[in-house]
Amino acid sequence: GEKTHGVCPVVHGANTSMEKPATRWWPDALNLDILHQNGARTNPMDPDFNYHDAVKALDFDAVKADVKALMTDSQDWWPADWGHYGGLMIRLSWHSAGSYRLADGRGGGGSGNIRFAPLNSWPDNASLDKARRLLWPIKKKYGNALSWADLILLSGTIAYESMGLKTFGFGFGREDIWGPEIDTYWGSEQEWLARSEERYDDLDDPSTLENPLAATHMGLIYVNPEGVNGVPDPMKTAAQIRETFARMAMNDEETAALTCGGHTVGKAHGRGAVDNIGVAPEATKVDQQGLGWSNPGQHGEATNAYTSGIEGAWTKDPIVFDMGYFDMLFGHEWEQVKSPAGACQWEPVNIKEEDKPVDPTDPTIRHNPMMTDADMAMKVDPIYNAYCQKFIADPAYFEDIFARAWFKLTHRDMGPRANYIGPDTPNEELVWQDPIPAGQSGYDVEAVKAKIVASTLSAADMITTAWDSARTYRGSDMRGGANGARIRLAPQKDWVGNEPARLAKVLAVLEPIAAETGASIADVIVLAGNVGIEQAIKAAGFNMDVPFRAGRGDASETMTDAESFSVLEPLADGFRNWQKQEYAVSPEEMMLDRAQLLGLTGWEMTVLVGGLRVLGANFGGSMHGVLTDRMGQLTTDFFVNLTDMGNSWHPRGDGTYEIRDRKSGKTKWTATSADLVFGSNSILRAYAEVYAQDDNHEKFLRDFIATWTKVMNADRFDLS
Ligand code: HEB
Repeated sequence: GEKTHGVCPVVHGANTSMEKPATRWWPDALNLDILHQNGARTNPMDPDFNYHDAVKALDFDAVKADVKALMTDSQDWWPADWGHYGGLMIRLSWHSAGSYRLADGRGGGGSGNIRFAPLNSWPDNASLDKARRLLWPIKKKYGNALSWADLILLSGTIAYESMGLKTFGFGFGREDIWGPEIDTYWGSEQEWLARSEERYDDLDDPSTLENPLAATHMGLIYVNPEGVNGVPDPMKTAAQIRETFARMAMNDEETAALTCGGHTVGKAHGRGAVDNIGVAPEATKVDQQGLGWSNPGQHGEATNAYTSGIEGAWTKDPIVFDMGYFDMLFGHEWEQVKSPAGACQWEPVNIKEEDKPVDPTDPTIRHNPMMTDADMAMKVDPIYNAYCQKFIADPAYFEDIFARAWFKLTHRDMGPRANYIGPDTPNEELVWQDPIPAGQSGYDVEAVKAKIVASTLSAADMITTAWDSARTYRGSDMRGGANGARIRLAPQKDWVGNEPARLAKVLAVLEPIAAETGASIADVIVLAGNVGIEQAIKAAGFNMDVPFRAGRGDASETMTDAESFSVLEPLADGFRNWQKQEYAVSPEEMMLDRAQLLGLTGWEMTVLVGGLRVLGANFGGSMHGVLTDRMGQLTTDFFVNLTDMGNSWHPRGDGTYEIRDRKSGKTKWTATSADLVFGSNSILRAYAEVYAQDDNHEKFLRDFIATWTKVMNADRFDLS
């Protein structure tokens, strides 16, 4: 009838699409979902499934042979260019790994995130859905013992091997996620490939690209291949490449090697009109089964595929890893032209017919090769040009630099070498792996503890030093953490957030204890933190041990790429109620970001903050949020007083607050928003109430100890 207009006639009470989440009405509320993504309930594996154990049982030789055979097993539904899928698989690996950015360690191929939105549907990742479908029979065959993340990065590596490159090695061990990564900020644009201005303060100064982003447009891995904002100008493109690759942890030589070695094989696809390509996987109808960019003009011929709109191969022999890219780029003059699809590209002014690559389907036809604006940058920019000359003069050197850069690209977010599995992991230690020598665990822990107790250090000194040492850990690329004791080396010992003078004082006491006992300094720092917490528990009238696992090692200066550590510097630490300066982002958002990088859940973040406040662990002795009159005892006072309606809360206008006795109006405490958010945010308040309850003091201690221990051991990849 007329009354049912707009009303679903079937009872359908669940929110089943992405359109209207239940909490959409309050866009400014702190979104804690990033702490609970990819939780146990999304993971279909058995609870005791451990990927690291499973992959150790993989038949590595058989997998590699199958991936190699796949390269030349062309399928009619997406035929291989020149009968070889190498170019496509390399682009899959590179785009999977290439979303990594050094600033926060997020992105990268370590979790198989390219299977999910938004990455699976980024315009720059067009056609890579085909590459994953081609790999599916291999994933299906090896099952749980081979993650998608490993397979995706293996495929490009084997592609290179099958095209003649001697690769540097390969480590397995990337565990898959089961839904979109929702923690990663990819930019605020509402439009794909929006103009670059949206993420630069000054487009002429590439260093003004918004942090932590590392791509010049929404939906791209790095730079626009047609030129800055689509206008060809290789010098300008070179400047953008330099900045974006630096943000992926690549220097100029690695960048030149990767770009030239990358485009030594494969081709760009730009026949037909862009409007015909079809919607991205995430937007497809059910009958497309998630296969996007349908390429209706392709008709089973590799020649006619459309991907970027640019058209052509870079070299004469695009299924061989050789020096052909340099021959082509440096052996010809290039002019600006348009591809059949209308994209800006460069083609040689004068090229002999026999120097041209043949058509990917019909070997009797030859086409012009092409260069993107990014390729022209390798020739026009003097620094990239100089590296290319070095490569041209010494092909073996080029092959080695390229193989190493490819290995770094595909392993950069896996953390230390201890995380690599399989027969092809390289023996050579590389400084970007942040190496840590093996530590000792045979020393007498109780004797070390006794020396710490007998020292002059306060519990707060010991707790904050251990925390500062461990808090740099980020699960995004598994860097940082207490292992290695890099807190005693430059640059960390001088970071403002580490309170350098206090740190020096504490280390002057702990270092001799390490030397006398054979424990590493890294272990002694953590053990001292435990001692401090055990003392504070005792002061609160309880008796509980904080577990300790010995065996950390001490890194040296030569093992430390100091420059690459600057990104680990904390700019804020809500756990110690501190910010280096005022930021556009609120203290509680920065605390949330840090909690996510540490791998904490919402309640773990809550229990740590509430505990650290009453321990007196604030930066510089600040009293904000120390909601207790018995600081130094590990009590639940922070939660009890925060949730007490006997108090009222008043902004002071400088970003801090007063907590007053509601009746007398007397100020009892001060606080920051990183304190008050635990009472104002409905989810955090629910956790705060748990710990404020009369029945939960002991649970609070148990949870605090467990979470503290989790942070202290977050980087213990040596403990399996
Ligand atoms: Fe690349 C392709 C761009 C880097 C590797 N690339 C490509 C294309 C483009 C580009 C546009 C086309 C696509 C289609 O298909 O259409 N890249 C680029 C840029 C850059 C780069 C802009 C920055 C500079 N690549 C790179 C690297 C690598 C690469 C680094 C590695 C290493 N690529 C590649 C390959 C290919 C490409 C292999 C082909 C694919 C096929 O074949 O499919």
